[in-house]
Amino acid sequence: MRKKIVAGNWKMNMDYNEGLTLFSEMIDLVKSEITGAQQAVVCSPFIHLHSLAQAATASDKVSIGAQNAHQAEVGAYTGEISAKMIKSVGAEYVILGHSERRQYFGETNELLAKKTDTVLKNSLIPIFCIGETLQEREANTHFDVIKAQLVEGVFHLEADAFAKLVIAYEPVWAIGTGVTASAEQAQEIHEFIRKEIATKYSQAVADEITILYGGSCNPKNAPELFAKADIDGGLIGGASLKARDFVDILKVFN
Ligand code: 3PY
Repeated sequence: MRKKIVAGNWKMNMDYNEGLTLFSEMIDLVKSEITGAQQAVVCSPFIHLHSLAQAATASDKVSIGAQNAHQAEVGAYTGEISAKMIKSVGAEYVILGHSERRQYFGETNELLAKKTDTVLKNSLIPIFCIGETLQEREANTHFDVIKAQLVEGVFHLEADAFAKLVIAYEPVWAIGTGVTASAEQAQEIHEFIRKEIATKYSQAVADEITILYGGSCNPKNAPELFAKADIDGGLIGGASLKARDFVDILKVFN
């Protein structure tokens, strides 16, 4: 059985106290309402990680993640945060290659391959994001773009390392726009991703890997999306900033 995950991406929202308050509301709701084996992952800004990881010990259903990590292990990189630092405060996951990082910070597949290696080396789980822009979809190149993101970003890994990843499909045109891919559009891409993984590695690896859908996912559309055969949960933007909405999405797997 594949692991079902609902990961919240807080992005650059919530000051320290707001984040702690939100997280404590979430933990309370998770403790009283989540009955299945699903996992919540809260990916906060760096400043919250330590406190959230400590608060998360109250529930084995909640893990903490960062939203980025530097590719180098250590060194003179003013303002950056290493995977080792993230691990040291008790976080377990790191989002890599979110389209906002690709778009605003010039992160390439090549750089993301290095970040993936460093994150795995530090025993953290990458949530590796891939997805096409609207222009790429309209030009009918979306399958090629997604395949290149996989091949250049993560297919250099050996099978046992690759099997530790979580993949997140986030069509760029659905991020922060309120537009969601239809459940059929999302399933089509998830199935394609799983087939590419089976071809590169094996059917067994493909069957075990968790593939999340991201892009304006909310409590209303999550049930239809998560009912699809190859969608194993979500990477949630705006709706992860409201404890009630986030836990309602998580409850789809109860
Ligand atoms: C969104 O849903 O907007 C996201 O970017 C989730 O990562």
